Formats: sequence, structure tokens, C-alpha cells
Amino acid sequence: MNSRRDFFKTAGIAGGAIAAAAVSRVAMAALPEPVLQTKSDTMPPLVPNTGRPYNAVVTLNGWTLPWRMNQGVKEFHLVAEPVVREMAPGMKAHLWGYNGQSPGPTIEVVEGDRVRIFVTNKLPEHTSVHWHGQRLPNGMDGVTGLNQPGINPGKTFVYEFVARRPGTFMYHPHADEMTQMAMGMMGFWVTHPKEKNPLIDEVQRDFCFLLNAYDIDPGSYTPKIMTMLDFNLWTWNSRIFPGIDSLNVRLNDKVRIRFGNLTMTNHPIHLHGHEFQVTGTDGGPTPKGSRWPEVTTDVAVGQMRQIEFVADEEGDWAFHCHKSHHTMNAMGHDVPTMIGVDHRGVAKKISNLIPDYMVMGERGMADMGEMEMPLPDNTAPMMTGQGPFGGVEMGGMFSVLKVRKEQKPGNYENPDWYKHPPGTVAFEWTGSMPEPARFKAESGQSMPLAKPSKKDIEVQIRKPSGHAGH
Ligand SMILES: [Cu+2]
Repeated sequence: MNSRRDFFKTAGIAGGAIAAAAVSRVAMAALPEPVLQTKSDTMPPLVPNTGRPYNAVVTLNGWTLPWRMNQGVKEFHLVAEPVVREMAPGMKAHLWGYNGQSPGPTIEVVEGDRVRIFVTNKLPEHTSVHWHGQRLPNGMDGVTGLNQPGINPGKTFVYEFVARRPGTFMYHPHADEMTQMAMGMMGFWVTHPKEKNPLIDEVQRDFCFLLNAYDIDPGSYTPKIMTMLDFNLWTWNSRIFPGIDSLNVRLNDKVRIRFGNLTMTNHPIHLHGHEFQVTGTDGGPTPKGSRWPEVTTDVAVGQMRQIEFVADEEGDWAFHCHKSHHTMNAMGHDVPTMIGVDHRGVAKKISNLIPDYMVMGERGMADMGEMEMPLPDNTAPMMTGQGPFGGVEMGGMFSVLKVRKEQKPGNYENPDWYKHPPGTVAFEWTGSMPEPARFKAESGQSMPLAKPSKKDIEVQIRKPSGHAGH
């Protein structure tokens, strides 16, 4: 993670460059200077130095957009533009986003703030911005053709409204949406409460990220935009594990995590080692009486979920989408399952025909994470990430919640792996192995079969191939 100072240095240089290139100096004098981010690091919280104070959020592998105060109005400048996003070390994607990154920067304001957002379009086609979930004047809602004309390439539009209710929101285009969202145009918006709100607890850590998905062929850089279901990169803030930063907290911190789903399928988000409550949706904070403990919460398409818990168990806790295909990276789809099949000799014949072909292991797929498979350039390894005990067989929507006694308040740096107290790690049994006691009776059934079969039928389980329906 970079220091605040580095951030502004980077931002200043990049902002100057874009100003000179995009709009004339006279026009720029009235516009807030756009701030660019060139890295995919998780930036520290942007502590407000003007306006009402609040407890700033941390965007996973992202950042918060600085603003300027102009006669009591908070002014932001978003630039819609093609960007290069590092999705994981070794893999870059050519996406569309805002201010140098996809997703765009998080916008943080306070309930009651009057907000003015300048949106400059540097894309090759028109765009608009819809402020998902906000109460605002109809003409500011951003649906091209319905609420406003499209923002043509090279043009800047101004949106202005009062952030009327506290909560978590998203922003994304409502113009050629299929293309622009598939290319990564989206961002997070947090409206902090202006005073103590009985439904909004104070927390020590407040994280946010967007769930998104891409279809990028191994070896290529640009997402395919026609894909509806068969995505091969399941991302948090356009990053894939092991490229997603861990969520680092201090023992007994109250933690809030906000995530919004702008993919085309649902994601059951699962946290290990703790129970959480859903304390908010994109409709606002949930009534206290409606909350119950969970370890998994499903986020449907277009929804946001805000979870809260006390991080009172030390350790490195997995935090991931529970759809197993969403914790894998780009792979050869539609390959048959080879579990239990003796394919000695076959793999070599196939790889002579198709050089990059990967044969699913006959003992399952775990071997593949460890094998040094030759992959085309710019391809995310299928399952990677090295933990303290070996390879973590995950990809995609996976991260780690690190709970540490030693983590300083307000410090988000990544600590070393958890040091387990002696005797608290699962271990290999080396004693003798007794014969299993088998249950002797016939298997039960609710009624006798009308036509009992002559011989036993044994079925082989075969993993479904293909990715239809997710
Ligand atoms: Cu998922």
C-alpha cells in the first residue's frame, strides 16, 4: 500500500497530463482538475480535510476520488476513458473505466452535501452516468434518451444533486450498457450519515468493493462484450485472486464490508470464522429487528449488501464467493472430467495437437495449481496463490480477512501470515488405522419398489462440463 504522499504525487502528475491533453486551459479553469490513479493498489482512507468529518472507507485495490469545495458545493471530476487494469500480477486487461482505473474511484460524501460531478467523456462512443440507488431530480438520473442526451466523445456534462440519504450506492453508465459494463465502467459511492444514526453503528474498519466479471480469452487483453453467462474471470474490483488485497484488521475491531454486484449472476459471499449481520442494502440501512446472524449472504444482480461483525477471532480467514467456479481463473472450458481415468499417454498425444491443452488431473484438479503449465502470455494461472502451507487452490473472487492483535488502529498494512499457537493446527494422524465399522442393514426406502431391478446399478459421478447457467 502506498503512502498518502505518493498518492497525491502520482495524482498530481497524471492529472496535469490529462488536463493538457483533453480540454483547453480556459475551459479547465472552471473545471476541477481530474485526478488520475495509475496503480491498482489499495489506497489508505482519504481522510476529509474539508466539509463535514466522517470515517472514510477503504476500497479494495481502489481509491477515493478527491474533491474540491466550491462555495459549499463538493465538486468531483470523473473522466470516462480507456484504461489498462492489472487484474493480477502478470495479467493486464484493456478496459474502460474512470480516471485511470476500472472500477472508477469511490465517491464519498456526507448526507445533506450538495454534490456537483463533472463527467468528461474520452471514450470512442457516447456515455452517461446513472447514480444507482440515489434520490435525485429525475433529470440527473443518467438514463440516456430518457433523462438526458448521451455525453458525446470529447464532451463534459455536469450532474448536480443533494445526497439525500446515507448509504452505499454504485454508479455506472446507462448508455450502451452491455458494452460499457462488460468493459468495466462502474464505481462505488458512499454517503456517510451527517450525525449519529440509530441504524448505522460506528465501525473501526469500513471496506468496499464491486463484484464484476469479464470474458477475456487466455493470451488476449480485451473483454468480449457479447458474453452473458460464460465469463472466465470473476473479479472483485476488476482484480482476481491472488491479486486481491487482504482485508487487514485489528483484533476486536468492528468491521463493515460493503459489496455491490454488477455482474449478470448472483454471488453468495462467504466469510470464515465469524458470523455477520446484513446491516444495509442499496435501499439504505436495514431495520435492526430484521437482522440475523449469517456466514454467507447472497448478492443478486444489481444489489448491494453491507455486512458487519466484530473481528474477535485471530487468524487468516478466507472470504470468498461460494460458487466454486467463481474462485477459479481463466481455464480451458468444456473439458471432460478425467477423475478416475487412466490417461497415461493420452495427454501427450493431445498436447501435440493442441499445444496449450490442459488435461484435468486424474486425481482431481489440485495438481494443476502446482504444475508448471505453459500458459500463453497475459494469462492468469488457473489456481494460484501461495499460503504458509502451500498453494491456495483458488482464483477469482477470493481474499483473506487477517485479524491480528498487533495491527495498529487505523493501519491497513498487510501483516505476515498468522502464527498459529502450538497445537492449534490440523495435523496428520500417524497412529494405527482401525477397520471402519460398516452399517450392516439394507439401505432404506419409503416404499417397496414396484419392479425391483435384477442387478445393482452403480453410477459414476461426472462433473458437468460447460458453464451454461452461471
Ligand atoms: Cu460468485
